[in-house]
Amino acid sequence: MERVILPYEKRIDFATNLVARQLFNIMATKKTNLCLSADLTMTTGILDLLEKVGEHICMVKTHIDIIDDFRDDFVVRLKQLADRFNFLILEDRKYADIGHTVSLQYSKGLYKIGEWADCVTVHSLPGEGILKALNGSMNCITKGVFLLAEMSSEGNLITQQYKQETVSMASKYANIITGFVCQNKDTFQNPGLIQLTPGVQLECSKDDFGQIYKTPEKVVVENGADVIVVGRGITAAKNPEVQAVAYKDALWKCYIKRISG
Ligand code: 5BU
Repeated sequence: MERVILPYEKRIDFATNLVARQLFNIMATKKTNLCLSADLTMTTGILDLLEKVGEHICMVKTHIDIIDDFRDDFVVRLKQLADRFNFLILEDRKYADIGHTVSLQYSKGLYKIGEWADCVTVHSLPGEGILKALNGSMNCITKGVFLLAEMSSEGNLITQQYKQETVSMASKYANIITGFVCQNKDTFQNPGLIQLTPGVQLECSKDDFGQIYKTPEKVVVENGADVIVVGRGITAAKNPEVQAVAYKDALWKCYIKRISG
C-alpha cells in the first residue's frame, strides 16, 4: 500500500529502526507531526521555549554548535523535557566526512552527541563508510539516522541520480535508518521510513539566503511529508506558543486529509 495514505500507527510494524517506531508512536499518540527547529543561541531560550511548546511537538531539532553558552547540564535538562513531554531529539549535525572521523565527531568532543541525541542527520556524499561507522557507534543502542536525500535550499547540487543512490545506500543499514530528509514523496516508498521535510511556513516565501518555504498543504498533502520541521515560523513569532499550536493544527489537518484520500 502507498506509504502516504497509511496512518502513522499502521506504519509502526514496517519500521526496522527503533527510533522510527518511537516517532510513529509519539505522533499517533500526541496527534502531532510538528518538529520544532529550536535554532536559538542561548540555552535558556531553548529550554524556556520547550517548556511552552513541548506538549505540541513530536520532536525537537537542534544545532548544538550554534549555542553560545553550552554546558553539559543543558543536555541533561533537554533530556528531562523530552521525557516529560514525550518528544524525541534530532541533532541536525549533517555529518559529511569519512567514517572514522564521523564516529569521533559522533561520540567525542565537547558535545558527545551520541550520548543524548535520539537521531542525527547525515549526508550520503562520502559513501557508505559513513553509515558503517555510525552503525558501529550506535550498535545495540536505540539511535537513528535521517539521511539527506534532498535539500530545501535554492540551487543545491543534489541530482536525481544522487537522490536515488542515497536511497539505495540506506537499504543496507535498515536498522539505523529512521528516514530521509527530503522534499518529495517519490523519493522512497518504504512505509517503515519517515519523510522529514524542512522549509515550511504558513505562507510560501523565501529568506535572504536561498531557503525556500512551502505551505503545510503543499508539503504534507502533495509532497508526502511525515514529520515537518518549522524553525523561524515559530521561533521568530511574537507569541511562539500560539504559533506552535497554529502549525500543529494546520499540519495535523493536512495529514488527516492525506490519509483520508
Ligand atoms: P527555518 O527557520 O524554518 O528556515 O529552519 C529550518 C531548519 O531546517 C534549519 O535548522 C536548517 O538547518 C534545517 N534544514 C533546512 O532548512 N533545509 C534542509 O534541506 C535541511 C535542513 Br537538510
